[in-house]
Amino acid sequence: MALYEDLKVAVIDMEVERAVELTKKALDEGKKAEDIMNSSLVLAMDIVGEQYDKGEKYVPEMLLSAKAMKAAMEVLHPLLVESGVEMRGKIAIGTVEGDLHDIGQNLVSMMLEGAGFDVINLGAETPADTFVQSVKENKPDIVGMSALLTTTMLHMPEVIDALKQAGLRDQVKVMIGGAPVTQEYADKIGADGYAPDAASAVKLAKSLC
Ligand code: B1M
Repeated sequence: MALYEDLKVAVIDMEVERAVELTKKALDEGKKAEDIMNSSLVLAMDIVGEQYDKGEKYVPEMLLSAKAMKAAMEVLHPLLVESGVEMRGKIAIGTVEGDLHDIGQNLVSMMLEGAGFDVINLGAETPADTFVQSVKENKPDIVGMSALLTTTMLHMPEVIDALKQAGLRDQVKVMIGGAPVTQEYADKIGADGYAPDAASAVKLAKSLC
């Protein structure tokens, strides 16, 4: 289908306006929002993730592709919600308390959305209570935490403890990431997984659901 291919290429090529235009065109032609998402946008972001893994694309380019995908998803989102499309899983994700670095976290969120996850983005400087509240209200499959500072990554175990104290730890998987975070740290604090970048965050989230 040429239109799906064009839309896929627009996202890979970081063409935000063209991605929106082609998404609207596909809807005008009677295509289903779910088909547009699965046959074009998700495939595009899979390719972008692979290109990043191979070192063919860098963070700024991945952000722009993610922006194009997000803009197209904004057109589709109300229709997907309306049609009750089964998402791949739900994740509540935020940057931990005291940390306002949200670029990487937003990139991970967008990539997850592109991969078909229902993403609740709690934003930057998210206190442990907010993570707990979101688990109670939204019942996500996964809680995702990001930290960019060696000082703020210390809030990650606090969130895990708060989930335990609220009796919610068994109901969710916990994944973490961010520049100072490592697999060793994830193991130490009892997280279920660590991902070093957005592409592997998607792979990890798929494996945790
Ligand atoms: Co700040 N900052 N910053 N900063 N900043 C760093 C992180 C720093 C390394 C710079 C340096 O000194 N070389 C340093 C941290 C040192 C440390 O603790 N080890 C630092 C510092 C010290 C600070 C301040 C304290 C500076 C000051 O005020 N004295 C201050 C702290 C404020 C606070 O948070 N309370 C501060 C402020 C800021 C700005 C506001 C100016 C801005 C943030 C803007 C924003 O995010 N809205 C900023 C920026 C931009 C940076 C750098 C330059 C870039 C960070 C970034 O966006 N990277 C950074 C230096 C650097 O990294 N070169 C630096 C791009 C992003 C795509 O990568 O976030 O790593 P990243 O995300 C990756 C992976 O980590 C992973 O996937 C992402 C995509 O591949 N990932 C996950 C991230 N979250 C994940 C979650 C997952 C899985 C994977 O699962 C849930």
